[in-house]
Amino acid sequence: SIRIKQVNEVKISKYILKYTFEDWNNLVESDVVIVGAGPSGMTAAYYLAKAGLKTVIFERRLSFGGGIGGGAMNFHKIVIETPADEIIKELKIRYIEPEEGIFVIDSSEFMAKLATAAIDAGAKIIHGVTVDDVIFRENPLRVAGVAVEWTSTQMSGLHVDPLFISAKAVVDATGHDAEIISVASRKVPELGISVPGEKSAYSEIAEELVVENTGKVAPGLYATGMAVCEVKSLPRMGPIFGAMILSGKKVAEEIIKDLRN
Ligand code: 48F
Repeated sequence: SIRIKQVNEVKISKYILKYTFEDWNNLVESDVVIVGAGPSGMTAAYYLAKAGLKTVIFERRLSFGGGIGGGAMNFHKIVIETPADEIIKELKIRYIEPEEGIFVIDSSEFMAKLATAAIDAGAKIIHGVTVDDVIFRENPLRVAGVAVEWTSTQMSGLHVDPLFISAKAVVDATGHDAEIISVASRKVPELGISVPGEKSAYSEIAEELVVENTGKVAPGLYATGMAVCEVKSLPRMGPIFGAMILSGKKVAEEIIKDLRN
């Protein structure tokens, strides 16, 4: 029979607490905080961590992938287009190419391999944490971090103060609602951000526009993925994901450049 090591409950608790707090004490001063573990956030995390930056993703849910898993009406295939295939090939995601420049992949493989790539590169993904505010500083005026709260605490409606995490760059990868940029535009009007909201679908032009408009929205605050549409009033594109991962890569490159200057 298999001999399994006997581990006491208290010992289990102690190890969980010891190493969780070790991580949090380290992450409390991060280089980059990414909000949201969807396609754009996980791609950004991969490239940022690969460049040696201390990168953490806070994800409200207990899963990876954001809108990937639900796909289009819950179907399990995802479409991407060239040149985003360079990223899926780099991450060894398998694909069908029904015509030149169009790639069809399994959503589960897409989610799993994006998460693995980010984690293997050194990024931390912390689940069950909601970001509900930013930290700002004057002279120079900038976003300097985020406020975090357990999602379960938020759901309970209890009055509990958050903890704060400092970062040299905060990335809004929260998808259609651009939650972090919205809160910053409302609570730090000095930043001069407006959030006009996304437009209806126009896939052919939306993909390029998202990537083009990806980047800094205020000092220390960046937009990637569908959050870009919300902030720049761009059309949505539905279940095609090339621009999401190209946007994640682009925001990473911009942050790497900004932090080196
Ligand atoms: O929505 P989501 O997948 O964002 P994305 O990377 O990709 C969009 C596509 O999935 C799809 C599309 C493509 O054509 O239109 O919608 O822009 O992932 C956003 C993630 O952020 C989490 C949320 O649970 C999801 O996993 N999230 C949202 N707000 C917060 C958050 C928050 N305040 N704190 C923590 N996580």
